[in-house]
Amino acid sequence: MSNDLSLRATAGPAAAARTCSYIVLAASYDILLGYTGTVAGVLVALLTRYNGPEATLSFGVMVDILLMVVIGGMGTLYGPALGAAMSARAVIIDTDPGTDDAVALFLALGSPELDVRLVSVVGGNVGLARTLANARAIVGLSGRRVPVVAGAERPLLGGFTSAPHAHGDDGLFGVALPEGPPAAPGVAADAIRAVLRGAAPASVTLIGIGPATNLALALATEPELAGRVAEIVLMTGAVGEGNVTPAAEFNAWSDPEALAVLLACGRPVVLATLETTAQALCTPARKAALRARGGGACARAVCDIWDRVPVSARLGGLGHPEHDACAVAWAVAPHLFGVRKVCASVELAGASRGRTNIFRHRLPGAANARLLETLDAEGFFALLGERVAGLGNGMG
Ligand SMILES: [Ca+2]
Repeated sequence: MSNDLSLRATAGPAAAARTCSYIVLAASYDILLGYTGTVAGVLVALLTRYNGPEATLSFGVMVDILLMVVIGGMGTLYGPALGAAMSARAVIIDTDPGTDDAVALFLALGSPELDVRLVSVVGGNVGLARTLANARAIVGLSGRRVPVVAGAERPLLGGFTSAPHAHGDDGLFGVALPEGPPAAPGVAADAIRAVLRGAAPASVTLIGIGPATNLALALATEPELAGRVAEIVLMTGAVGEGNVTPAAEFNAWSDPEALAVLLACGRPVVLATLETTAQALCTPARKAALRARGGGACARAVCDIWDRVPVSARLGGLGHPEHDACAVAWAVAPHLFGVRKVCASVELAGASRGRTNIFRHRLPGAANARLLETLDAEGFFALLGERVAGLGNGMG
């Protein structure tokens, strides 16, 4: 997408606010310089008329100093906001909401570090009809105007299997959200390619928090668009034991061929595996902290979802893992993670279908991914609470 301000302004209130900041800043400079120039011109004329050239020279130095002080002060006031606006990371989020997808989407939509260009939806945790309705509701509740588009309802190969035990039949464990805005026309792979076509080289981050079908279809059907991708951040796979089969994690298991396409596309890949997300453990204390924090409709929705998600027996019953928000958190606050270069591939056949083979040591070849190996969990939940609490206020 170009840097045209009118296009950026359509991306939502945050983008519009940033655009307003540009305009206010530019107008402030124009007014300041114009006003100062007019006053200075009048005073120079008067000084030259009554006191001669030496007084004029001294006055000119004073005006220079004054301008430096004022413009320096404006830089201090506006600089951080301008810097954040200019560095907002363009992202496409591919998702299958999904309780943890909902939390991840709220984190993304509440974070000014991200410029969410598109939410594309895939069947996964539940069927596409529900994941699409949930994604529309989540985006609607956030108050952000981001297009939501439907994608694949089944993987590239094989059948579709959902995970209602982990998310409820409706994907959100019965937490009812107001119906969201209509889906954007078209299908996900086309919409993803359209965003990439309009983007500068290596400028768009793809965040995949469901089966990788949509992202793989987009890149497989127009491979040269991979050059527009800055990074592909995926919640997928496991270094060790899976959570669907002994070998495989759910997203990788749901569409391993699609994951293989992404791992081989030549762009930087970042992996949040089950070992990463186990560190993002939502405990009773962390749930209580968000509830006590208050906030708007989105914070209440997250609290309601958290109250219904069962604790993970796999993680000792101490809480449940916030899988998908880990991938978004990397895009928002990478300093929360410790990272290691790895060689990653995915098994496509047999009982180990969907298993990710992640070499962390003694790499068999050049690294093709980075593994989010450690997480500052306190920092993660502090970030999550701050961004979710600040989103969707006043919307019910
Ligand atoms: Ca998901």
